[in-house]
Amino acid sequence: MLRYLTAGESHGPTLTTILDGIPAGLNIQANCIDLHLGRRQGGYGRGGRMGIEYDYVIINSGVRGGLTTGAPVTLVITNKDWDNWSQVMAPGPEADLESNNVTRPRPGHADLTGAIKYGHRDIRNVLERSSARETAARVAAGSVARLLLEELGIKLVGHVVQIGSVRAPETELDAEQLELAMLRSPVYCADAEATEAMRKEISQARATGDSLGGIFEINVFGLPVGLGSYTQRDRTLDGRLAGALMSIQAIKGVEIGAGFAAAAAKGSELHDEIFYNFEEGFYRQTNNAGGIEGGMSNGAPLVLRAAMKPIPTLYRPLYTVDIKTKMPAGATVERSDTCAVSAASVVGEAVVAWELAVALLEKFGGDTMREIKERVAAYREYQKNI
Ligand code: EPS
Repeated sequence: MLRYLTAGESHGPTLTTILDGIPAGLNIQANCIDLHLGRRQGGYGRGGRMGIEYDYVIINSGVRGGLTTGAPVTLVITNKDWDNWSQVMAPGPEADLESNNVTRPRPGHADLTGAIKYGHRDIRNVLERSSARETAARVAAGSVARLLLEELGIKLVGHVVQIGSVRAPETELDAEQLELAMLRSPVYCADAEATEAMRKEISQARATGDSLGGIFEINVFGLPVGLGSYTQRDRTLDGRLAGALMSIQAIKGVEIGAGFAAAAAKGSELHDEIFYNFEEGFYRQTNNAGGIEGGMSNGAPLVLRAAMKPIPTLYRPLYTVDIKTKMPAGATVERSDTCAVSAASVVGEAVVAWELAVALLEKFGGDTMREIKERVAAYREYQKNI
């Protein structure tokens, strides 16, 4: 069974991820994980923290000579900013609990609700863990899952399709072209014109102390048919993927394929008709289903989109109430990004990769990459010739 836990605060010493159930024989080089950690830090509109951190992973267990052993894999990311916070965040009685405390909750963040739930009078105890900093740990975990999928011929590409009011046009690019176009863009958008307009809108928001959200899309190519199942509510692949994307900080909506547009379509226009030829086996000429039917991968590319709300920290703060005095106040201003949709698209790739790896191991089993590769190859042959 594949699972992971993350731990660590935004201004604590480290972020730690423990992955359990990774098959033996998977090739893991730290720099393959660092690549995506670096991408997560990027994107036009990111804030001052990204100038402090240079995220890289330390592999503390479960890997020897570049190959997993089947034992739990521990990944650690150090927070350089800890040097500035070691007094405030100290675990012992020496901690400075007076300076840097937070009593003016930011509308839209976990601040007030978290303080009520966990009984905190200092909202710092909430924001340190609810911070999007935690997504660095998820990207580390998801990058390991991605390496497993890539060894099986499965490729993920996340890209930004909207920032603020700017929407990129639909793209027909294939996996390689899409990845190249995304990598060339400072906001990870495959369309050059939309990239420019997005950059302008982010600059305007920054100038007025505001923040922006947007939409990113995750495309997955090369999945075998039949990951997930219709037999139980918690085995549906779309249910799991939607939950994973929704669990990312600031995500307020998820779509698969045509998504909400499907609600207005006629069945005769929407559903993807089925064809067959000896070369490909069963195939479809459209993909409104977004690669999932009946809670299972149907062999077409996965198309998932997630809507990210504008970041709740505003340099032109909204009204709130001070939890200490109960008086109206301006919300706390914590250092923050103007727009982090680009970063969120990398986190989206990671959480989707993880869920797909879970579903793949559920279907094919195996404790070693050799076993899994043999089984997936045999199944791909089978699914073409049934
Ligand atoms: C982030 C780390 C945080 C924020 C931001 C993104 O670091 P710090 O709080 O020290 O500035 O910059 O998180 C948020 C905007 C948020 O509201 O959680 C990161 O590593 O992605």
